[in-house]
Amino acid sequence: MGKIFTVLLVIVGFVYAKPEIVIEDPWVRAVPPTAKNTALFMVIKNVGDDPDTLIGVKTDISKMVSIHKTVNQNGVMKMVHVDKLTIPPNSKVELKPGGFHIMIMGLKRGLKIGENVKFTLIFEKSGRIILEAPVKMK
Ligand SMILES: [Cu+2]
Repeated sequence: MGKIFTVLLVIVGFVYAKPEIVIEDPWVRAVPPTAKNTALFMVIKNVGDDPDTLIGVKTDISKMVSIHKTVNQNGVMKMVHVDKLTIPPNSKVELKPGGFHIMIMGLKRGLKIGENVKFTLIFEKSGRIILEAPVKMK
């Protein structure tokens, strides 16, 4: 009986384990009107009990969006493209200057400080999460 109960608990746990993504403090770096590139920063929290992975980002303000990581290569700071970003359960990944960021390339227009820019984050399990990020000078 005890064994059956344990097996049932494992099955239930497997079925109901799921990620829960919460986005905190999103912001877009303010750049001069002539600039073609900028970046989106935020804290991605997973308060669920299963990992989830950011696999894409969309926005109307630029031609291209890509997940980047800033790395120190022999003393030279370089940005490298990463295909995806996994957020383990009950933890968070901070996207900040000098680390992970969402690179916004080929801006179609200038950005005003204080305006909100719409983004769609695409996660493997949680699907689409829409967010509005204010443009900030930091
Ligand atoms: Cu970058």
